[in-house]
Amino acid sequence: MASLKALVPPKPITLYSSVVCPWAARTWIVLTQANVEFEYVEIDLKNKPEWFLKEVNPGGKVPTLKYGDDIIIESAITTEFVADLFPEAQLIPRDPFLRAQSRLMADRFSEFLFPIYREVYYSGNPGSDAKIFDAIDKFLPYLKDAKPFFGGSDHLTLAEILIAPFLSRIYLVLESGLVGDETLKTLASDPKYEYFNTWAQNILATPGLKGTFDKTANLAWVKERYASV
Ligand SMILES: N[C@@H](CCC(=O)N[C@@H](CS)C(=O)NCC(=O)O)C(=O)O
Repeated sequence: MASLKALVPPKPITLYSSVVCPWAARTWIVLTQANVEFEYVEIDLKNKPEWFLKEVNPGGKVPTLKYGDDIIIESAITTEFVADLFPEAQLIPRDPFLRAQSRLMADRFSEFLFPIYREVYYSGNPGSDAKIFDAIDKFLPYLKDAKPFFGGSDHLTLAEILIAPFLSRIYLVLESGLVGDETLKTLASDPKYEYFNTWAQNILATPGLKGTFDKTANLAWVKERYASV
């Protein structure tokens, strides 16, 4: 686990990000959770600065990670890069089987719960309880030993960091009043979902999430989405 002292990268790290981008949030969370020294640069996605496109990333997407003079893109790659750069943060299990299991957990979240994020958050569609619970039911077998985090880890692991931005945005909608509160009530009270909900709440309470998730900005973003459909 990362110590209280900030981890100093061998070369300076700059993260180009946006508070409303869940992909960028993955990289922001991994750097924050591992307590790495880095510079944060917010990019206005509706009005990208010329210098960003010319000098940093002509592709124009966030997250973009600058490491020394090198540019790294794609959130799954930037996130793993940080985990690899700081093995002492213990974000990826060393054991190859556990590593495979942790990848499977993130993969199954993408398969089953990412579509829920797309519906209730990105598309601005209230969705249905049945769909949400069906997705959780399918994901649950892959959420093994997640007490409090994957493999019994006491801090967020890479698998959870890949998942967290989408999970936090699903919960944001459930808590927002944009949809009925039945889903949230069932998640909190039905013993069948206690394990999932506790794991999710543990993620939301970590420094990585608390230090990066701008609820106000994301709520404004999703409200606009609901208003436009
Ligand atoms: N597959 C990319 C997706 C990144 C992405 O789509 N970022 C969006 C913001 S959430 C972006 O930069 N959009 C600006 C654009 O497409 O021009 C990743 O995982 O990093």
